[in-house]
Amino acid sequence: MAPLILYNHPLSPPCRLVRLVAGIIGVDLKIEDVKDVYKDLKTPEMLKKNPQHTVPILEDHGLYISESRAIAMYLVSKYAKDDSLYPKDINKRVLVDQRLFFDQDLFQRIVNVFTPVFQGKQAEPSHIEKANDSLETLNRMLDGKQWLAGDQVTIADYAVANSLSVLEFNPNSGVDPTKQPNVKQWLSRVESSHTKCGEVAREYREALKKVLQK
Ligand SMILES: N[C@@H](CCC(=O)N[C@@H](CS)C(=O)NCC(=O)O)C(=O)O
Repeated sequence: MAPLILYNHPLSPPCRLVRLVAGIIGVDLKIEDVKDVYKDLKTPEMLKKNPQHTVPILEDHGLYISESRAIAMYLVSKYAKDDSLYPKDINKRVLVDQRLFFDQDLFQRIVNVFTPVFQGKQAEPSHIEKANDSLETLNRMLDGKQWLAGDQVTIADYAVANSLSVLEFNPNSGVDPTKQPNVKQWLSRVESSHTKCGEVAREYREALKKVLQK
């Protein structure tokens, strides 16, 4: 069977989540890089694939899926060998879903403090405060827990850790996940949960460093 296609941008954290989850469960992706996400996704052809004009977009033999967390849910539900990363049991699954929705909001707060680095600017104090508030929430969620949802690693752990990962490129942002003790320990637990985490992180760091050096 032809591989699934991922419309991707190497610097996009949501795309990175999809590449990571696919790598962990052993799904081959044909990567189609989009050069300019603000232009190339707005052609009539691409808007048919995703009216929201965002990457990632997964193409699975005529089915188009956008939203990175929805793609991660789909990939695990359809292709993983077991359901440990996204449990079928509804009482377990809802805990993962809750954290994934939390992550959607967290990521937006992080974007608000991260993107000014590209413009050589400082983030707004109210944005810094909101991002730190989410980190405190995350720290409470992890109190006495190894993982964010249930007793094993799930796509919620990968999604949230992925959202936090961009902060390392703006060390002066005033938002530092490693200042939260539970978060710090959990981040290294997630990183060592699968070799793909290190691999995908390295690729991403290299791509982002190149852009920041420019
Ligand atoms: N919530 C979406 C966010 C996707 C997103 O914002 N992608 C950016 C790249 S990181 C994009 O394609 N932006 C182009 C645009 O908004 O027009 C997801 O998780 O997939």
